[in-house]
This record gives sequence, structure tokens and C-alpha cells, in this order.
Amino acid sequence: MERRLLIVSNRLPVKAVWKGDELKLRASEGGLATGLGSACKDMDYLWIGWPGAEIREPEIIQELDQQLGERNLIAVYLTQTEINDFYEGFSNETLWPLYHYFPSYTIYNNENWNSYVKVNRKFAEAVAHEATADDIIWIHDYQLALVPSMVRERMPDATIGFFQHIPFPAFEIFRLLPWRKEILEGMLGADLIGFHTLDDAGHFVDTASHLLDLDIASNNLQFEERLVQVDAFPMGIDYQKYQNLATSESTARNVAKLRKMVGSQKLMISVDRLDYTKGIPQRLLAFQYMLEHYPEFRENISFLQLVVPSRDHVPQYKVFKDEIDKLVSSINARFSTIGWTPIYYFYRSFPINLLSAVYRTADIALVTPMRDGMNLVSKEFVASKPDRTGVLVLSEMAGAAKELLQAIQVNPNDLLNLVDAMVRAIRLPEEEQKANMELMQQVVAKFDIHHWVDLFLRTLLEVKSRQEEQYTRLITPSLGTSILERYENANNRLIILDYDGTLVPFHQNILQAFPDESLRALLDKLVSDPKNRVAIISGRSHLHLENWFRDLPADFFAEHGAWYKPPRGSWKLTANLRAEWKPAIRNIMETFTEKTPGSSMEEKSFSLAWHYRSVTGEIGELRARELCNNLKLFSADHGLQVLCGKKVVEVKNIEINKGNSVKQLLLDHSYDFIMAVGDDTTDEEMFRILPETAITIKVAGRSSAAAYFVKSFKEVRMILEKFSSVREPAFIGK
Ligand code: GDG
Repeated sequence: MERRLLIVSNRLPVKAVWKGDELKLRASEGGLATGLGSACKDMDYLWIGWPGAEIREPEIIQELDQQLGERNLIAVYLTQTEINDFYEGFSNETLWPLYHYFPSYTIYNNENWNSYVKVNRKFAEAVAHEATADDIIWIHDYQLALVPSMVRERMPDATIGFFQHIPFPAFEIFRLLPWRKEILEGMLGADLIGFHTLDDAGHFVDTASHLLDLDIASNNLQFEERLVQVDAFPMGIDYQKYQNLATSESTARNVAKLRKMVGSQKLMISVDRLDYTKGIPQRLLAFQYMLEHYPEFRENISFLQLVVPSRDHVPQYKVFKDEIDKLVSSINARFSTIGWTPIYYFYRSFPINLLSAVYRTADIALVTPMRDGMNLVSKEFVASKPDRTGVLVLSEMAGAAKELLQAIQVNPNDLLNLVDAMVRAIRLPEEEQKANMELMQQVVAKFDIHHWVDLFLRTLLEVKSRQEEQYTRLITPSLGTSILERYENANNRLIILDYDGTLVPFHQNILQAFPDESLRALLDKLVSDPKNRVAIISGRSHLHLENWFRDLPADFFAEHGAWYKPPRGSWKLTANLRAEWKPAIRNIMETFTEKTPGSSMEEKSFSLAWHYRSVTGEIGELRARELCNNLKLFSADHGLQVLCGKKVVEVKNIEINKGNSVKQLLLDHSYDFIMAVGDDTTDEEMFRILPETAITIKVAGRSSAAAYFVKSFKEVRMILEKFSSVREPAFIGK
């Protein structure tokens, strides 16, 4: 990567801690800091974030800035009020519980929200201050969801990626948030938005489709005329580092100490930050149940639970810690014997080589969060097993469950399922352990942290170049001028126009989309120029077009070209068409109309259309997909085509298409100016058939065979307005 990487995260990879009256830098805990830190060490990078403590004295700030600067780190300083309201308040008491499906723990507080906005702005200003146009800006996590759009405001062309390390919840949960639109729009300031799993990415796209008026094509969103891609990038670990650590001498020494502590019993371990999402009490209760109901395991197995202190200023966390303390004490008090301790419980942070020894010694790792974006502990355990013995019990609710398929997967809410998994893990034969571990190691080794960083950044650059392609095709004022010049200089012009979405906006009721007076006046003016041939090619029935444009001397193609009417002529069929298929399709469509409130069926001479523009919510798209699938089976055997267009599913004879109508217009004529404008998939056929010199324009920014695009029907009208005001040289001065 030649370009500089600008990483932005709430925490820097180091934190400032007071040792007496001296400020020291220590490595931050957490997957992002350690993982990304090691992946970026060979890159040209700058990292912007909070150094983890409130620092007010200017001389200390100056000294710290210098120390951080030597490590390519830039600090954003937060006041104690900001730490309380932005970090502990909005980030940890609002977004964190809601995104982890704990809506009853979620606190909605306006003051905290205001602080969140303010601190996000602080970060955005720091980014704008440091960034050059060439930097790749990579913003991390839910604490900074507004930063992408705030940076975009300041640097419209910047390359911005956003990665969310925690889950993105389903729409029904996310919609509870009073500031849901602001958060979504904030994230959409990025060009690429990444999550750990496809489920999270899908939730985001689905939520955006509900709350914002966006053009969405699978995982590509068109937001404010900018393409934004949403995708899954499961984060990996530094596999090699954990493998090396596991076989190091210091780990061997620590393994020996651990073994001495637990004796010859089997060892079950868990490593978690103190958090109610991690499922610690549920796991302890399952362990207790197992000791109660499987007495043969007493004195034969010990459980080592490491809890890393975290967020202990948040009241919920204090209560939660008490709960764990009590549970551990009561289990130990009840089951301990002289030579055996059921649970070893540590509430503190461990150095990484001790952690490695814990992984290496463990026979079983219990990773059973109630919900987790990814969970790197599960991957670190797998990487720390050079002899491949050991069993991983993994929650289905962790992102890692999508990759570590050979783990014993559990639902952490199901106590008996947890107990059963523990028992199975204790009894799993060594060959099976090794076979499972080998497969999981292959995955963790291949999709490591370097792979994750490379893939995310590569995809971000690809999105940027796809945007570039789109931008070159957008009709800019200068392009508009050159089109107008070509129009002025031409003597034999063909102007082909689609109707709905191209000349008029869409309406809930298809009959409401009649031409308004200004459109009629515009078309009248265009056709009155003898140098112009104007053709309207529409999917509409010929009866609608006749009703609206009876006296307009233009060429008309209705029903995608099944019917044709020349200027001042009358309607005729363009081919010998079949309609014997209609009853069968009508039956299917009627069923869908009955089960989808708001939808309707339209019958044309040689086609049937099912409209769902008035259907509320996502049910319309769902049913449309179902209908398309049903129809495709039937249609293939009957020479029919199924068109899945904008809020409409249509079935027609395959030989009828707008491309054939255009061919008819080109027959025996030569034009020195051809322009075709359309918005729907059916218009692609006409774009493709036209010569390269033709000006083809797609309405609404989507990928298309057209050479250019405009944003809406209003711009089409503006172009036609300019055409119609071109005066014949002969007229000038008369
Ligand atoms: C988020 C998401 C997602 C733990 N105890 C000690 C220690 N650790 C290290 C582990 C691991 C990291 O902390 C924890 O990783 P997690 O994956 O659980 O997640 P978080 O960083 O808390 O949070 C999570 C992750 O971001 C990455 O995207 O997986 O779902 O919530 O690396 O080894 N490290 C040391 N001492 C300890 O006592 N040195």
C-alpha cells in the first residue's frame, strides 16, 4: 500500500497511565488495538485516538504529544464530562446494549447524545487537520459512527472506510434509537462500511432501506449520489504471533506454573472483558449444574475464569461484577474439597505470555457470549494449540461461529445445551479434537489479521474506482453544453424517451402519472421542430398513451413495443403475438395480489404486470422476489420474459422488447443526432442496440449500458427544455 493509512479509533493502541506523578505509555487491551497495530507496523500510517485518560495540563499534553508523535500517534483529548457523557454514557449505555440486543439496558439521554455529536466532531476535525487528499481514512467502531459524514463534509472526495466491530442489530431493534437516522447517515459518509458477518451487513442494508430513501442494489447503496458498499470482513488475529508465543520458553514456564496450580485435573478456561454480553453468569450456572448432575467430574475438572476489568464506572457493570463474585464464591463454597478448587477466578488483566500459557494449558475453552461482534479469544485459543489437542465450545451468537464450524456450538441461553456441550467437550476423544482443531487452524491461519486489513483496504479502493467510473458518466454542466452543441448542429435528430420515471415521477397509483401541462408544452415544442423525430417507448398500455397523447405527432411504442403508432397514424400490433399463456400467469398474479395488501395487477393486451409500489415495508420486495421465482419457471417453457423492474413484475412475450422498437426507428433512416433516455431495466435493451455515437442517458444513478446518467426526471426535462429553446438560425432576427 503506497498511500498513507490514517486510522481513527476511540482508543489509541497505547494508553497513558499515571505511575506516581509520571505519565507512562502502556499497550491498550482489546482486539482492535493489538490486531490492527501488528498488521500496520510495516505501513506508512498515522493513528488518531483518545489516549485513555483525562489530561488537562498544557505542559503534560505537550510532552505526551511528542512521545505519541514518535510512534505515529495523534491524541484527541477528552474532558471528564466528555468521558462520562460520550464514552460511558452514549457509547456504553446506549449503543453498546442496544447493538448487543439488550434493549432493556439501553438508556436514551439527550445530553449524552449531544456530547456524542460534539466528540465525534472533535475527532472529525482532528482527521481533517491531519489528512491529505491522498490518505486512506479508516474509521473504527460505534463510538465514532458520525465521523465518516463529518469528515466527508470537510473533504468531499476523501477515501473513507468505516468498520464496526460490534454487531449491527436487526431493524426492529435499531429503530428504537431516537437518533437512528443521524447514526445511519453518519456511517454512510464512508465509501465502504464493514461488519464482521453477513448478517450484520444485511441488517444495516435492510435498516437503511427502511429509514432512508436510497437506491439499493444488493449490498451497494446509492447515498447522495455516492456509491457506498456494505460488506462482511470477518476480522482475524495475528496467527503467527500466537503460534510463536505458544511454543516460546516463557509460555512453557507459565504452563508449568499453571499445571502446578490446577494439578492433573482437566482445565476449562474462559477469558472475557467484564461485560453482561459475555454470558459469564450463565456459564457459571451451567458449570454448577454440571457439578450437581455429573458428580464424576467433581475433583476431575477445574474452571479458570479470567475477567478483565472494564467500564467499572458504569453502574450496571458494578452490579454485574457483584453478581459474578457471589456466584463464584457460592459454587466454590459448595463444592471445594481440600485438594480441589472448582473455579479459579481472576479479576484483572494478564500479560500476553501468561494468556498464551492459559490457552496452551486449557483442555477446553468456553467462549459463550450472549452476543459478540466477532470474539477474538476463540481464535487466539485455536492458534495457541500447536499439538492440536483441545476443544472449543463456542456461542452461536458470536461472529466467530460463522467461521469456526468445528467448535461445539451452543445457544448460551439454553442452560442444558451449555451443560451438554461441556460434557461432550470433556469426553471428546483426542483424534476428534485434533481433526477439528486442524480444520479450525487452517481457517484462522488463512484469514488472519493481514488478510483482513488487505481485503478491507483493497475493497475500499475498488469502491473508489467504481465511483470514479460513475462520476465520469454523470452529466455535468460542461457535458450538458456539449450535448446541446451537438443538438444545435444536427439536422436529422432522433430523440427516444421512456415515460414513467423518465419524464414524470412515479406515483402510488399508476393512473395518476399523467403528463402535466408543462410536459405537454415541452413535448409540443420538441415535435414542432421539423428536424426532430420524437419517439416515446413505454411499458404502458396503448390505451393509456392514447388517452394522454392522442394529438401529439410523435412515434409511440406501447407495451414495450407490442403496439406502434406513427405520428398522426393509428395503433397497430408490431408482431403476431400470443396471449394464450395469460390465464395461467393471471392466476399466479392474482394469488399474490390477494396475499399482498396494496398490490395490484394490470392487464395489457400482451403482458401482465403486478405492481407493488403501494405495498408498505419490505413485504413488497419479498413477495416480488417470490413471484419472480415462480414466474421464471413457467415462463422459460412458454417463450415468455419476466421483467423485475422498479416496483413492478411484468411478464411479456420474449420477442417484444424496446430494442426491437429502436431497430424499427433506425430502419431506412440516418440520423446525425440520436439521444435515448430511460430509467428502468427494460430501457437497457434500447441503450445496447443504439450506435456508439448515440447519447444514451440513464435516469437515477445505477449501473447501466447507457453512456451517461442524470439524477432524476427533472434533469431530463431541463435538457429537453434547453433543446426546445434552440432557435433555428433562420428564425433569428425575424
Ligand atoms: C470488540 C468486539 C470483536 C483479554 N484479556 C486480556 C487480553 N485480552 C485480549 C484478548 C483479545 C481481546 O483482548 C478481546 O478480544 P474480543 O474479540 O473479545 O473483543 P474486544 O476488543 O473487547 O471488542 C468483539 C473485537 O472488537 C474485534 O473486532 O471481536 O466482538 O466486541 O485479543 O486476547 N489481553 C491481555 N491481557 C488480558 O488479560 N494482554
